[in-house]
Amino acid sequence: MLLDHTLGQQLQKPDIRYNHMAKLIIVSNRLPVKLQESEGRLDFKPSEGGLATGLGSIYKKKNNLWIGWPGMVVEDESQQQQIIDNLNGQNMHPVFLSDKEIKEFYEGFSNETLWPTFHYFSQYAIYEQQLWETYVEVNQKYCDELVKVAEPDDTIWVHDYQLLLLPSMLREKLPGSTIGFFQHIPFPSYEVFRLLPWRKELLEGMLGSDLIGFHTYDDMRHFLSSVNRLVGHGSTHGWINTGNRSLLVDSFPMGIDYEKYEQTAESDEVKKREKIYRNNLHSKKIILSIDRLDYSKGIPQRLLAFELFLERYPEFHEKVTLVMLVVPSRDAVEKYKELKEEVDELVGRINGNYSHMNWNPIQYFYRSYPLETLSAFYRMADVALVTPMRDGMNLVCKEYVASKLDQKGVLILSEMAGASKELSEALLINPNDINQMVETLHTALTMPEDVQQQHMRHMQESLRRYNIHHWVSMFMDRLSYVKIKQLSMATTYLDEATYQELSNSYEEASSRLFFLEYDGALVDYHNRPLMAAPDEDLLELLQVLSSNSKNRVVVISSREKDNMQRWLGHLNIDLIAEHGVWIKQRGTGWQTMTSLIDDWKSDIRLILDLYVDRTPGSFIEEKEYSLVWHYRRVETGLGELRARELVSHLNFLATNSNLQVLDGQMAVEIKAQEVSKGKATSYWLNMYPHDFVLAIGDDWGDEDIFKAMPREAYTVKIGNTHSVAKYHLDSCEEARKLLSRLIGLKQKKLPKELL
Ligand code: GDG
Repeated sequence: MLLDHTLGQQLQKPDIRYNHMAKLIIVSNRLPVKLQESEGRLDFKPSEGGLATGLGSIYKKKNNLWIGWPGMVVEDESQQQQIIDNLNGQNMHPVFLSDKEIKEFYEGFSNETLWPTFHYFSQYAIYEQQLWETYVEVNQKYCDELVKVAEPDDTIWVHDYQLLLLPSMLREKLPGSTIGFFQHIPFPSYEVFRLLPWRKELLEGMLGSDLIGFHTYDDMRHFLSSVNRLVGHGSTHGWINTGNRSLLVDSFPMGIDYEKYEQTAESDEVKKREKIYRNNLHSKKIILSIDRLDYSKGIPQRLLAFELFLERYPEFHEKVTLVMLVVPSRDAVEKYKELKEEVDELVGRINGNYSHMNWNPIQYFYRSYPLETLSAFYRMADVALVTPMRDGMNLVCKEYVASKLDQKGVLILSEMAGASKELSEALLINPNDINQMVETLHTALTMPEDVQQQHMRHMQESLRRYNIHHWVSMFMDRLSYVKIKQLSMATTYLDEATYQELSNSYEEASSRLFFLEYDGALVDYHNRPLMAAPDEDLLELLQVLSSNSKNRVVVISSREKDNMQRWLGHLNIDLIAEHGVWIKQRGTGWQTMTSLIDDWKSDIRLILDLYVDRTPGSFIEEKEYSLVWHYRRVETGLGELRARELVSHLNFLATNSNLQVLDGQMAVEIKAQEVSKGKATSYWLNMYPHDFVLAIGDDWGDEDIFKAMPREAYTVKIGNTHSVAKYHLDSCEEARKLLSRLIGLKQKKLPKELL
């Protein structure tokens, strides 16, 4: 069926689900609870993670929902049903994963392909087709589970790198829904991201979202650059236009539940534990290190720096202790096993070399502790040593700051952690610079208390304000804003009902005018402009359309008249070339619309030559009344950069002349101001009677055509972006199908689903 647009269809079918109240659905790889089996009974243990706390107050409200894996492989169907019922009562819904899926999707593709790549450890990444296929299948599984419970107008918030494909899968099934995506880990630079064999698919998966959030501006910048280079969509102020949708990319630095950490640190239980630990340690100064076991956290590098510190500053022997808590993580993955051995060895070596009867330089714990113990560690630490090689944000350093009620303590923080962008009062280090780490440790351990308090106070003020609740509300507000903005930018899709109306008025009309833009509306853009010749189908379509004596067909282009003549001159249609400089009415020759002076060309050509010299791959096209600088074949990024420069250069020159600069599709064109497609089309509107007008265009240059149209005309833009056109279609194919259907023509090359 023509214009078989899923959204259009959904809106037409009487869908009782629309009567439900819209809800928020959070999706993450894991649920905020962990399923455990003890003595044959299933138990749910709540997770203490920052995300669970931050979103806890939201997902438990009304009919909101959290979807994810419950943390255990359950194959028995009756047990699964029991879990579903239990979780549904707590606003959660499980996605069950098999052993194979955990191995290939979670441990494999997520943690052995994406995690190392995104943390700049590409040398650890494995590229296996089988793992990728399971990743796609499991993302689809999450999508299928979601579709069972989601209504088309729900808001869905997808979390993290395990579910990069989910936004687009959801967009296909629930086109009208609001989809947010947040990535908790870094987004690497294009040079690293491009190494992934499935790079394009991953980006396209993410682009199904309405809003994509990262912790830092740098992550966002890297993502936009990859989208530009790999998918070809540019961006303006974080807005990406995919051709039929607009979405926003922004940075949302995640905060912690500040009050929770502050209050826990204040509790008697925590104070009691702190006293016991201090007495046991016999040490004047305590350095704290807390992480999950992960190579991105820089644990061996930190140990080496501490070893060098002990060597360089013997006066600190017996006076300083490094309390190192490493939380077991991903121990099924080979690289993590190796890392565990490396850390064990280093701790053994340092303690072996420096320990005394009553002093161990490192107190090492490979386990996890309850929050109260963690809080006691935070309280008693004089220095927190947080030195990841790469970290999306890092919450440990923020929790340390929030727990320092007396504001005494020093934070040493890696520049490579997202948190360093906010906590500029910390002592920032480069984790690869061991000497800097050693000297910074010394500075921290000898820092006067009033200076410590001054730094701590600033950091606390900022973390108190930008807490987890602030983060959630910023993201949700921005998501609603995007939705409103999209509505204001969008034109209405030309759905079946509109088509019927258009078709009726076509049938009733006795004289009809068609204004059809050639590139982008009748044929797709091509890297080499001269390769975009009309195919047989198009020639047949134009021929049949114009053979009806009531129809007058005008094909418009910015191309040269000779080019248009060669391709379409033999048809019984009218032509507008070079933005309206030349026109040709059927049965007659070419004539120019204006008596233009083109003495400006030689001066402008000198400037364009300069840009060609500086930009390999670019070239100049000289038309009768305009000059065009093309950059389609220039290295991505460089072309755009030079184009921005050229446009501002030319705009400056054009201010006092009668010239106009057009920033087009991979081309910058300069022409005399009086030339415009709008002026040319007005000529036909004035000359020929009409009771039906249809205009189809695609880029912003065609807005002049839409503006020139009478109010009752059908104006159609290809792509759903801001336009004065009344309607939009998604592609050239849809535009051609619209015309074919109008005249009852079946076209060979059009895909079946459009026929
Ligand atoms: C990812 C990104 C980003 C640690 N040990 C224990 C324990 N923890 C808690 C900490 C902290 C959390 O685990 C660790 O969070 P991080 O942010 O430091 O690191 P990742 O787990 O790698 O998290 C990271 C984060 O997502 C959020 O977006 O910041 O960059 O990699 O909250 O307190 N908690 C308890 N016992 C422990 O022994 N109870």
